[in-house]
Amino acid sequence: MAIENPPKMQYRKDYQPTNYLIDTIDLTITLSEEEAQVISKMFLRKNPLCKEKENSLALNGENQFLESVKINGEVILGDEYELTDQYLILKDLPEEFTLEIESMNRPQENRELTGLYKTQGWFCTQCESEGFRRITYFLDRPDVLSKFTTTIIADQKKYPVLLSNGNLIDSGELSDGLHWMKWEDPFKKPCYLFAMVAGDLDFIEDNFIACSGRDITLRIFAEKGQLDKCQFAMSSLKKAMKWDEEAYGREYDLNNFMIVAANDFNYGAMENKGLNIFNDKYIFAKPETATDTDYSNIDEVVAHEYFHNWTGNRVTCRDWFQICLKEGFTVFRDQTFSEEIGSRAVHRINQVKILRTLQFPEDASPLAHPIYPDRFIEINNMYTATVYQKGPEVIRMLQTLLGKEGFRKGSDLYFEKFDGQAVTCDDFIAVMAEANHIDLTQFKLWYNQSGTPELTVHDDYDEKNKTYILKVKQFIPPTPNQPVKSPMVIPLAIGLLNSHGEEILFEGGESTKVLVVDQPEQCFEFKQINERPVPSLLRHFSAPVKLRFNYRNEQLAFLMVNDSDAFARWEAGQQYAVNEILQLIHRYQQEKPLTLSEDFVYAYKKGLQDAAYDKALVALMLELPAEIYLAELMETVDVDGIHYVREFVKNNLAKLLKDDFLQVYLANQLNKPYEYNMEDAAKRSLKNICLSYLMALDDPAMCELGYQQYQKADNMTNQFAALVAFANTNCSQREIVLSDFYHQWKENLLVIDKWLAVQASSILPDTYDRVMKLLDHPSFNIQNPNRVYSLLRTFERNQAQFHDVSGRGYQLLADLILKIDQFNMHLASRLMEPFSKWRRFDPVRQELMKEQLIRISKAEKLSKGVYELVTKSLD
Ligand code: B3K
Ligand code: ZN
Repeated sequence: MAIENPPKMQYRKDYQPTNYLIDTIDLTITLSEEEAQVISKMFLRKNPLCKEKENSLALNGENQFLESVKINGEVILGDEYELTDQYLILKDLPEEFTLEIESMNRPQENRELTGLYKTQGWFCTQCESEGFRRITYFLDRPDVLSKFTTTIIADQKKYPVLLSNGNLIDSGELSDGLHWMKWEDPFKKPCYLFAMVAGDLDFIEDNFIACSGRDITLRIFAEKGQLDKCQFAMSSLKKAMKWDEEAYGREYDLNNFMIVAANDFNYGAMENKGLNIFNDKYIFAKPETATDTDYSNIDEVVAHEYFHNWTGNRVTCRDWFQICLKEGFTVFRDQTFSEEIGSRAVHRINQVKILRTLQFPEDASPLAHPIYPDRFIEINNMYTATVYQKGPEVIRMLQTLLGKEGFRKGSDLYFEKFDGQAVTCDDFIAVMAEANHIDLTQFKLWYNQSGTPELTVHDDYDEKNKTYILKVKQFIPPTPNQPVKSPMVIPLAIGLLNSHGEEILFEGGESTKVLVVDQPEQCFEFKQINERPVPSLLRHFSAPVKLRFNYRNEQLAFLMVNDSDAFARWEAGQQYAVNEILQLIHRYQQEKPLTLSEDFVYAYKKGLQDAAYDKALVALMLELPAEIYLAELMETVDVDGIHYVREFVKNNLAKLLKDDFLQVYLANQLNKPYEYNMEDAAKRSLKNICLSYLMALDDPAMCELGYQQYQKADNMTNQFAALVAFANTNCSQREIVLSDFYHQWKENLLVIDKWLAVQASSILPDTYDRVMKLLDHPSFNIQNPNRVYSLLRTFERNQAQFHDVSGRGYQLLADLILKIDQFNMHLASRLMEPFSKWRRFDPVRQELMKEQLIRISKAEKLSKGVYELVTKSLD
């Protein structure tokens, strides 16, 4: 390993409170074209929780130049403190004192996009997790809560808008064209929630009357010329504010709420107190530039960040091992919100698709970790699919087990007890148990055990006693540092259907029952069942598990049509497709001829006929399982077999059901102006999946159909759907459409992201060459996270093309990771995703991926983040 002092592992068990607390911090930040001058005046006092006698203090500080340190107004000299590249260490301190530090940093040179940086000529910040230490010397950890006052000084012409957390309390002008604004945040907060912005930005304004009657001013800031795309996000915010009052009794606490949209941003968005900073892709939308999916994502992300005001900000984390305390709960809240304002089933299905394609593979990899991690090297690597996708599943199970009312009792107590404090996941579980008088010791295993549990179910019917039996076994596979597991509490929601397709009701008249599985093996008996039923298992995906039940295909077809649980209907369809595809892959591997079973085709045909009612669901049912999901189901991933067979199935369905697809396509045209609403979006999704089948036929008439759609589209949903279809066919119009799209949208970088992604996700064999070319295209910028994710993350998730047996995809990705790691660890680390799964592939690919991992590990300069991922992957 080229790193001389390997970065150290940090452990949850080593938590110690700080020696000192910082009650207040008064910041004055002067911005110029070369640098940011920071003066920080703090009041510190000995932490009553600290048992250590020693009165020393190690403040975090990175990438800044220290200019002076004063204690109680007295300058202290260089030999009285210790300065390293990570800490400023002060010794022999009084019990309480004021500390004044002057330092300087260079936002213009900050390409890591954490701390204070410049984007498109204006200043913004990103402090979570450890960015504040790049702005000033501080105790940069979430259990130090301080009251912040922030004065920003900058050129009035260039930076008329100066923002920070809380309320604007004063402002003024200075000589030399400078002006200043002073902000005060009345709520104590950890420094990761600090934010400031300075720039020539425009804003839209609205207001929200809170349940208590308070009038809250809402503003969304964006670069000039972008305001026409901010209105939908404003409406999302208002929906979220109302929902949180109703669903959780949470009212917003400041008099204003601000959102700023930024073009260069490492993540989706950030919940800074009263001043959320967003990746602009989760704010900007208008029909011509945003798809239905974009609109839905905006609702979700705006709500997510807003919900953090209570789950994350008012009640925050004691340390970064508690990240799921705020992320798991907040994602669960935004998921519930989306399910309630939109289609419950569609949102649930999309959540499960992400869980299965991103989190399940992670949980089976060397990077597997519990949602409540007990160790890490680099905290930024902990913002994982496990925390963000499995975390909310665990909270959902808790709600299922406690019931909605019980869960709300628990959350009320949580807010009441811990408001203004930095707490732990253990605290959260403890109040849920307390409010419901229940023992959650076994449930807590979901927090501490990693790995995806497997539930194997068998059934039996006792004709004589009219008793139906379900036998359930659970198994949790070994994962790193956790060779042996204990059985968990798994809520298994089920229904039983009779031969007429009707629900058999349980006592109490309910059609769904939640079985609590908490033993390694268990039997559940159902009496007075007059005929052998078809079980509907894991309704609404009641637990994040892999469920195995030996369904016969005709039972799956039966459930696809009759199950009253929409999620289960979709799941039956997926399972049917999985069975069909896996069986064909087996034949493919034996070089036997492939044919699609008639029953399977018939089930799809029937599904298309059902398109008369639940259109969004039918659209989802028509989508074949993703290649990455199919890979997840195989012992050794057969990259080429999966791809060949999935395409074979798609093309054959298209051929055999061409008339049906065409009829549904034509029947679902909306001859009216675009509107984002559930009903219209459902029609568009159904029509567009039909188009993708029809265009798979390589039939000139169908290509013409797509071309007409492309040309006539007055909205991005339809235009993009046609573009995707063209990117994946050899139709003669392919190049025309790709080039036309670029020329139409070259000024709009968020739309150009779609153009990059569509080429990187193409199934055609020229994909690698296109990606190579696009890396040099003027619209690509390796320093912009959105461009990098659109091109490279999309490419690395394009299983068949990325994992080309030549190994060229691996080489390209490793080259780029090494390049990006030189300036942005966050971005580089996120691109490492496919490499950690190398052991799942065939020996040739394993060797090729391992070679690149070793190459990365030997790089001269490696960030802590990439170092951790490469080391764990090779372990
Ligand atoms: N809390 C931020 C994520 C910050 C990531 C820092 N490494 C966004 C969110 O989850 O709301
Ligand atoms: Zn979050």
